[in-house]
Amino acid sequence: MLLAAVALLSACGPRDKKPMETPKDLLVHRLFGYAENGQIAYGHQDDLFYGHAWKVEDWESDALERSDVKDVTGKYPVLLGCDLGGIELGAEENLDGVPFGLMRKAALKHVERGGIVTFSWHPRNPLTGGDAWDISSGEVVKSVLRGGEKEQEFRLWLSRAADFMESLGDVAVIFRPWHENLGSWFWWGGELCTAQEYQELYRQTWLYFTKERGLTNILWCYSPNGDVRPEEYMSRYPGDEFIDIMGVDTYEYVGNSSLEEAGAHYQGELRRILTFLTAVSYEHNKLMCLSETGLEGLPDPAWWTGILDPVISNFSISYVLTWRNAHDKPGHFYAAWKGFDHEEDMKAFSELDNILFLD
Ligand code: BMA
Repeated sequence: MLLAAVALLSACGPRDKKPMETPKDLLVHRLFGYAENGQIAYGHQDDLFYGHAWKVEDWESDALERSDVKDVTGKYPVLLGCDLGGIELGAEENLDGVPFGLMRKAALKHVERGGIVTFSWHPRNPLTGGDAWDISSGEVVKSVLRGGEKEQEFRLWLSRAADFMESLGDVAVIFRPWHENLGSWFWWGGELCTAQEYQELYRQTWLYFTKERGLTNILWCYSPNGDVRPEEYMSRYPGDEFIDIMGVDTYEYVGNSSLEEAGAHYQGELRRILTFLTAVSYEHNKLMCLSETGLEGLPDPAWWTGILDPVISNFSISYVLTWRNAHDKPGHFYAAWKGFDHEEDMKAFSELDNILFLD
């Protein structure tokens, strides 16, 4: 399947359609190149801001060289994941305590090192004042759409996020707002709004950034949660005009099952959703990625080489990103760190031919 997909992509990838000129074109080309070559870039959320039991203290003077991933593998991840949650309020720091000044500095530094930056966004609930996980009202999405009671305030929220993106200059970045939209844990989730309202929300965001603010350096990613029937994936797709990358967020959960069962279940689900994504991204001529994944606390000593790689290496995903290593919650990490019992397996993963880190 990989070879067939690669041949088809080579034959008709978007890079053949227009000359490579803008930073966005170059990034699209680079990501398609990974897929064509059977390579997968590795990414880690919040990699340069903090890690297991450490954080950047004085960001203005810090050289931003520390990274749990680098401590373990000797290399930085290709993708640095960042989250804009909190920017909508004009806050100085995001919801996980990362100063936006640090985020901007790290993003630019990471690109200078040859990396790619991707942004998620967990904005507060504009109607209730709660956080992104406040699902107490099913009217929130409607309230920010055209004619809604929060439309104007929401425009201000969008403008603050757009200001941040604009401050990155012409660096091309990936943005994946309104993620995990098929589950119902965020105010924009499946049972919290209609498909049409969700699509309007995404398009309104895109229109504001692209048409009103003229930000053309953004690759827009659609990243539903993957624990759904594949047919559901497209049910809230905003449309080809608005999307560059089709992604999916899906995690391994152990719960009460054995590691073996949990691993097998995750692999089965991942295979199923990536098989679907391969077909649909080819059909729509889009990039694909595993926008978020991981196993919290990495209890499986061979998760990277025994569980993750055997599945993803069969698919032309351009990148895979594992979630953050919290500095203040000892068990909340998704990449190995120096001194962690199972760090060798992540190092082995970083040395696989098809997996890319920043050398
Ligand atoms: C979640 C957890 C939270 C965090 C949020 C946004 O998955 O990591 O602790 O606040 O993502 O980064």
